[in-house]
Amino acid sequence: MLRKHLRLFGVGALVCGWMMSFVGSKSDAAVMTPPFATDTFPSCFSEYLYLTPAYTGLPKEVRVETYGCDFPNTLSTVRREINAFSGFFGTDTVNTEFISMHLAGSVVSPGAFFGTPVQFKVGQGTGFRPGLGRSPGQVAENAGPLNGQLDVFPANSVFDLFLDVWVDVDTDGLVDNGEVLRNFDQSLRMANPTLSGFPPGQIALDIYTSVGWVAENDLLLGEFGATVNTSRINFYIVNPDGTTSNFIAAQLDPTPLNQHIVTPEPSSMVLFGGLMVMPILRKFRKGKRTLSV
Ligand SMILES: [Ca+2]
Ligand SMILES: [Ca+2]
Repeated sequence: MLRKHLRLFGVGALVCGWMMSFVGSKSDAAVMTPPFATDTFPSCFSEYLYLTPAYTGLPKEVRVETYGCDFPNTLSTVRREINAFSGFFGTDTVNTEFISMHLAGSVVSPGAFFGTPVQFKVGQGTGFRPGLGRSPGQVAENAGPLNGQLDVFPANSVFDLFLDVWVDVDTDGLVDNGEVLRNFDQSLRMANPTLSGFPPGQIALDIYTSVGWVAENDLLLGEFGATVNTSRINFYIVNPDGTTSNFIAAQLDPTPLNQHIVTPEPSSMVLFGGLMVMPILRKFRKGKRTLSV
């Protein structure tokens, strides 16, 4: 009875969400000045999500650990300014931006959702749905004289990430309605105070850890001076046209465990087969299937 109620609630929330959908505004924060350099690197991402009862049809939220590494034949691509300016710390600083990242993996924590395929995408307009926001960042020297070059390492690095998380609920390899989740208005701030060099991961393992979130409309989004909050980040189901459904499918606790690890060598991830039951999603499946990945 409870489950039935939650299912009905979920559908109601979704319909309501569609009616109230909007397109997020784009921030002008951390606008980059040419010339640019581009770095590519392999990486893996460990992310802890709390799936909401409305999404799973279960009575309580479920915490899952997801883990993914580079989608076959892809590497993450980051653009950075070549000329440094005196930034928030008064040291040589450059603006950066994730151009693209595509990681594939699965739920790795035990339980009903173990093995469910999960993929991540980062980079403006490169998501599983249209309209994925820009993910800017900065790198600043921890010490060193101002010389207009970011050339003293280890350096301090942050990124504010807008993510598409595709949970392939029915493991059919198709991006079905209801399966793509996005943090529309709370970017995930990842920080690495000991970046080893450009490109990252070549001299040493570079580990970015979640430290909180920055509001999408923070004028300092992507910059060291932004306001960093530590409450949970909402991930909404994305409508096929890229607008938010206002249906919160999952939350991410940005404080403790989420890690993005840049590795010296490309690494791969064994995909687990598996199936889980998410009753509410069956209702979406009659809708359009968009792209196969
Ligand atoms: Ca310098
Ligand atoms: Ca699917």
